[in-house]
Amino acid sequence: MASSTATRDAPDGDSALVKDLVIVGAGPAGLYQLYKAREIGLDAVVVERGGGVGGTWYWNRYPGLVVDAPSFDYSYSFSPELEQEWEWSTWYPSQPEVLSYLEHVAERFDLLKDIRLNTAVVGAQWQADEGRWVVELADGGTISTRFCVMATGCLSEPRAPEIDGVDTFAGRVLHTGTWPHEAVDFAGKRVGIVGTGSSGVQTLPVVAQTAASVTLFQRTPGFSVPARNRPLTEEETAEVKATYRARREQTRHSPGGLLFPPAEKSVFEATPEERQARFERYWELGWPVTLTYTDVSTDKAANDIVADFVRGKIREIVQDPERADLLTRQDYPIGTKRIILDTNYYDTFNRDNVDLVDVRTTPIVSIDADGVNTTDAHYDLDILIFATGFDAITGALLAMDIVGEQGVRLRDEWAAGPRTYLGLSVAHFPNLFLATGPGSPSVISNVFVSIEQHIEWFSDLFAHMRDHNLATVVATVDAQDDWVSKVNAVAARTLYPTAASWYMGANVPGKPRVFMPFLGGVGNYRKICDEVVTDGYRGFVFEPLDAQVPDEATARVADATTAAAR
Ligand code: N01
Repeated sequence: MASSTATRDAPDGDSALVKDLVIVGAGPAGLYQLYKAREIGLDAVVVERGGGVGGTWYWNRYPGLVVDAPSFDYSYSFSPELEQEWEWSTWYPSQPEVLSYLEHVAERFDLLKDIRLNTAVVGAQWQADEGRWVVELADGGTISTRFCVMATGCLSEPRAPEIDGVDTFAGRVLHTGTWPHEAVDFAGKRVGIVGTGSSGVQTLPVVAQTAASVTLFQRTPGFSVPARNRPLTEEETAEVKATYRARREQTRHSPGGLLFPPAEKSVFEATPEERQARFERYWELGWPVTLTYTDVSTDKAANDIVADFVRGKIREIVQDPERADLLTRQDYPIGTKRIILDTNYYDTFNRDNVDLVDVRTTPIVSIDADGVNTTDAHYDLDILIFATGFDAITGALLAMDIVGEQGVRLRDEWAAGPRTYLGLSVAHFPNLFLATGPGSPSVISNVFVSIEQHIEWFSDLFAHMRDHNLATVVATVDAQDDWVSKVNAVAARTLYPTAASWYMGANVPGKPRVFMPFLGGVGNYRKICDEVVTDGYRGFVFEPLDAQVPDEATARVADATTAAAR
């Protein structure tokens, strides 16, 4: 169906846009949702607050950023032509390459004409009498829409700690999650980095190459393993391209959306020599060592064995024993905070221009014009980088004021933690869908695999509603309660909830501590979502089109979708 942007008079006399589908966010999920919407004849628009497409890859541009999933798999599978024509240059893709890829996708499929850039969504209100959402924009505009897909990303709401005096700093303050578009020159500069998650760990080695000095303020050390990133050869690219369909099928039904070999036995079933050899092999290949044995994420004693292997590696690399000691003081099981992939992180502590400050023992108390003050010392700085992460998974959703049936606010519904049905829908919020939402595998998976699964599930539902003249769909409270119990029960069988991680909301003061992703694996999860459909969309309630007041807009949408169906 041709895209037919409609307008109608809003009560205040302004012209309001009327759509079948509003997609919030032009990252990987939003782009694919727009493509699928066109395929099924929905008139859709993407609203994106950034100045370009790419979502997290538009904003996160810090030096050294390399994705922790192989290029061949961290990509769309929906178009075999796209797969064949795009050339990845390295095993793990760098941020510029992922961003170029997403920009290429937007151009290749002519998506840009239906994307409104530099436009933030601030809220959405359900209009029960019309069976439509009114999406509110920061510029005061509104869009009336039948469906709304929140493709807002899990790591898109950056957060920096509130430290006294940060505004008085005379130098430059940067955040890895909102990095400038132009190159930042560190040559001869005294640089401070706060944070040792993926962003801080990947930034440090690059900055240290040119800066006069780098001071890394560490509160909790991460567990990082060498990425061993490398250029792809023509032969391996050709081989993957020749077998792409089978590879994709495998990732879809795998535990994490990636093709690491499955662990086959408990760490305690292996001899110490066998374990050591397996750990070494993973370390040398740049594979997550947590995937070596079946019980690493469920048994603390098994987990300790893997953690000690990594700590031993850190001690081998870092020459100064005091620094090595600080870098091995992890107080949580390995893997329960996301494993980091690095290039030369631990080696960088052997450089003379790098300092490591333990801000767990001597916290940062203030910032002044010259730099950072801890309880122990003052650090003169020219540039201060916050690598302090995100209000993850729920942050971008709750930054908007989303009001569903009978005035129910998402912020209130989720006051004690997010509650969803399958991570893709929320009771009391009809016709609204979450891409990689809390309660789905989301950040515990190769997010491209999870995104495609969600977007295809939504799109099949939209087509089903079109074909059956259905106006609204909403998850039941019972189905949602059951799903939340399942998500919690699966998490409780693992070590994940024992860490103060962003998976738990623990990095944001006041945020409820609930383990948010579904840990049952992407293959199992896909099966569950498919069974819900086979069972006639079990756990959802539909309302037919003719039960709605047939206002002009609804009638237009019904006409259009019926036409598209023909
Ligand atoms: O953020 P984080 P991130 N004083 O939350 C510290 C994905 N990602 O941006 O642990 C001192 O992991 C905080 O300390 P603590 C990836 O999934 C992927 O690095 O709270 N320190 C922690 O060390 C990743 O997991 C890629 O004690 C403070 C750090 O800041 C996720 O994004 C690349 C502090 C935050 O670490 C988030 O990673 C980048 C304070 N007041 C990101 N406040 C790739 O795919 C916070 N910290 C490669």
